[in-house]
Amino acid sequence: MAMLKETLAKQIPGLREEIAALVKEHGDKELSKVTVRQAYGGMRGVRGLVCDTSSVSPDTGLVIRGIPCKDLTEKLPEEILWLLLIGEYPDAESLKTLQADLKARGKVPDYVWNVLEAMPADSHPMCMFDTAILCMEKESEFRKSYDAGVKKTEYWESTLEDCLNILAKLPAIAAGVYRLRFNKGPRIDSDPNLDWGADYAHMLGLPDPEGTFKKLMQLYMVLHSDHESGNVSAFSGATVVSALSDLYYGLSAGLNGLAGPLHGLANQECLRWVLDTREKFGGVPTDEQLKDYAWETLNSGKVIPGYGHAVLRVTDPRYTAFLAFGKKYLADDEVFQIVAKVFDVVPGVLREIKKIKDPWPNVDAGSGAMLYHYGLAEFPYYTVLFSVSRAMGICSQAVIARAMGMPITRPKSSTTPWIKKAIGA
Ligand code: CMX
Repeated sequence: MAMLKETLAKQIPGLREEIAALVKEHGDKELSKVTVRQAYGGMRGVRGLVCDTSSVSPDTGLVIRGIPCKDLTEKLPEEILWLLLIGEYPDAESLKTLQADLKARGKVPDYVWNVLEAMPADSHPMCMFDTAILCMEKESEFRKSYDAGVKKTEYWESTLEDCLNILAKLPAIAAGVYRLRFNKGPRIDSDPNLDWGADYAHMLGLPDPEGTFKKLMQLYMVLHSDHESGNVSAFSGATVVSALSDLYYGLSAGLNGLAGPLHGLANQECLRWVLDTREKFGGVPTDEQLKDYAWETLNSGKVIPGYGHAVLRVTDPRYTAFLAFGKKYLADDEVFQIVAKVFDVVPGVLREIKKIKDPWPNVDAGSGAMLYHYGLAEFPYYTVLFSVSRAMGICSQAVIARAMGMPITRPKSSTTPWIKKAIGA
């Protein structure tokens, strides 16, 4: 841990100077204009946020600290966490230290289990997961140090403590939610010899004779880790953190947004659509059958889940990575075969609908089929997996924001009469 904190500590003064100079010399220059359509359209494309951990461009997709998604797929989640925070990969020794540090922080307080066990048996797993994070708020090192009057320039240090304390516990909490909510038997203890992603797979308790489910979890955790800061979960989390609420508040707030069907929940909706297809056609459909079913879905006023994106205008490289995993490890699986076929057929259908800006698959189009293959068939749980991973991005962004001394978020809203007057409508 010392190494992560020390490395960050060395970088922060330079980062602050760079930003102060940028704002001093160029503070009044324009980055973006806002049109009426954007104001009524979820602020698409408005450049009003800063995020240095990752970026997402329409034609490239996810790039973490300058490294494109396709080059991240062989890495461990802990390496990605270091990359998000520091801007480069850790060396072998630093990685080991970080992994040992996360293990040391991994014990989940007993009261968390008491809270989860007291929740109604039909609670949504996302609600259970977010509640578990929120109920640990009293552990916040940031809040303790803030109450003790620590200087603003040191806020990032206790935020980093919160970040690591939370991330270390999430796999056990998420696996515990799975086993409790879906009656899978007692919780499984963490394996001290496994890395963060593989240990999560182990604690879920699904059969994994070849160890490929562990590989899938490592990949899954890498691919969902961050997606710049304008998406609902990152933006909500960052907004809450900007009020100097601690990360327990900020992360749970962000993940509540991930629970929405247009965001993280699409993953489960997508698999459902694929399984419906299989049931309807008694196996892998023909291209023509799939095309008809896609039109049937669209004509009934529903979206094709897993397709389209607010920013991307190409196939999501995260989808491409899952497709490659599927081709390598589960080529014979019927559900995976349908996923691959949907990719051949659905973009052509969506392209016929003018208003759809992106007809290509996003990350959710393929991941559910992989989970299903390994026996993780409880759809409402899928967003929890996404959350464990995305927590790395939300928490890293919060540490960097505190290091930069970012102020409270407060964009200006307008009334419709004001907008009409301003544009002379
Ligand atoms: N199927 C049907 N219609 C779609 C569509 C799809 N896959 N994707 C977009 N559209 C529709 C939108 O609903 C919108 O219709 P209305 O104007 O009638 O409301 C229109 O096309 C324009 O949308 P857009 O500008 O192309 O896309 P948005 O930025 O508004 O929305 C997204 C992006 C992801 C919410 C949308 O593509 C969608 O609903 N996709 C399916 C759900 C999904 O896969 N979500 C996962 C997102 C991944 C993530 O959160 O990271």
